[in-house]
Amino acid sequence: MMSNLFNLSAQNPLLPHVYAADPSAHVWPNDSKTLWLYTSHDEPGTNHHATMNSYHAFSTQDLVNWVDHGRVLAVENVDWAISMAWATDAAYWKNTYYLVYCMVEERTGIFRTGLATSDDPQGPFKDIGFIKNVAWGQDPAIYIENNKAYLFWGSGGKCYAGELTDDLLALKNETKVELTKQLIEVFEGPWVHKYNGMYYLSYPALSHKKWPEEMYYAVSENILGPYQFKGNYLPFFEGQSATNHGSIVQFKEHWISFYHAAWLSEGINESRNLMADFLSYNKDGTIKAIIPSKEGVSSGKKGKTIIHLEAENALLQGGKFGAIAKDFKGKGFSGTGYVTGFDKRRDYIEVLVQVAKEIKVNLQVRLSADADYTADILVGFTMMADWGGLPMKKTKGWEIIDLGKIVLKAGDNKIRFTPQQNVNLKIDYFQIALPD
Ligand code: FUB
Repeated sequence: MMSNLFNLSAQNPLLPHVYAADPSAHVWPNDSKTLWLYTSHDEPGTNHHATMNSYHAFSTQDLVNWVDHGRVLAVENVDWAISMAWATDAAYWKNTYYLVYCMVEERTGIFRTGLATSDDPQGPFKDIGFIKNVAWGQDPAIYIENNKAYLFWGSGGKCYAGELTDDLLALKNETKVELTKQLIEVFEGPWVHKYNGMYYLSYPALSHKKWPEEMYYAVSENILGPYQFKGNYLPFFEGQSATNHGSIVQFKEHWISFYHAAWLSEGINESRNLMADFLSYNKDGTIKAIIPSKEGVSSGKKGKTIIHLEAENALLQGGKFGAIAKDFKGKGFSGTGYVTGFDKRRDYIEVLVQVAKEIKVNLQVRLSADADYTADILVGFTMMADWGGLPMKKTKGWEIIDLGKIVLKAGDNKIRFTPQQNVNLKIDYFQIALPD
């Protein structure tokens, strides 16, 4: 059934076009105007954590309009991993952006804490291996302060932390601490933020060992503890999933709690959506418990969400280059380049678009072409404009072209753009504006 999903963007569920969970929020030190979210991704229809296989990045500058930058890393891009792309986090360290994540290692079946890097906050990220000296590295979070990087991780009722080496690829064994006993009923998913000089360690807890998870926190004067338990800042709420997991971040004048729920799937535990609510503190530094709201962090404003896919990143983001290549010699492109070299009849570019439910959207492309031509645009198994192809015009430099309405199905959608004639064509990005 065609769905409008939830009608408004930027409310709760936040970003209702995609099933995503375990949000880690960051405002990078070199750009205080942008808030980034790095999340895991639930595969529509599978309803199982074991099928999770990729991560997404999202950004906003105003908490109302959002960009989905698409898939930023998947199990297939990680040589040592076999499955289960569970919770993720990100870090900015020595002028490089890192994605830190957990996946099951093929050789041992052990959950490892992987690291991938990118020059850009939106990725895509390239795996550089897993962090040594971390035994079962599920649910990692990195906290950086004073030129030191700390790793927190936890699963199955345990939580650990320690300092990382300068290349982030190993835990300094002598700094490792187990925090489990300090964190009442901790289950997994630690996250650290700092408020008023104190470290706050928040985590999904199992109250009386019973599901669903609720979000607790503890505070300390020292990053590695000891932590003093403070309470439950996100108690059970209607429509939550069995798990909860999230982050707390300051963006402009706001403190925000990001977490997940099962509102979009109407209660399916393993088809989760993002959520966001403002968070505030009492005078004594304790956190005021959050009651999940429909309005979220949108302050009642109506925003737009777009899916923005840089063509040059398609290969790393689940798409394909059909005998074309990345280039960056021209001017005026966005991202780190564009694709070109459509000099044979069936050369193409393919991008991957992931959505939670079937939806009708408008597809746009930014390109430059030095002659008129026709293009085949294949969306899944459906050819736009039928078999005659779509007439395309010569452009005056870069232009954003409306390609028309397409129907995306729940899950993975491959969109393939194939010019039928040999034309000097450069493609900068594809963009989909989600309906209001
Ligand atoms: O998203 C998969 C797993 O569920 C995460 O790693 C846990 O924190 C829980 O949210």
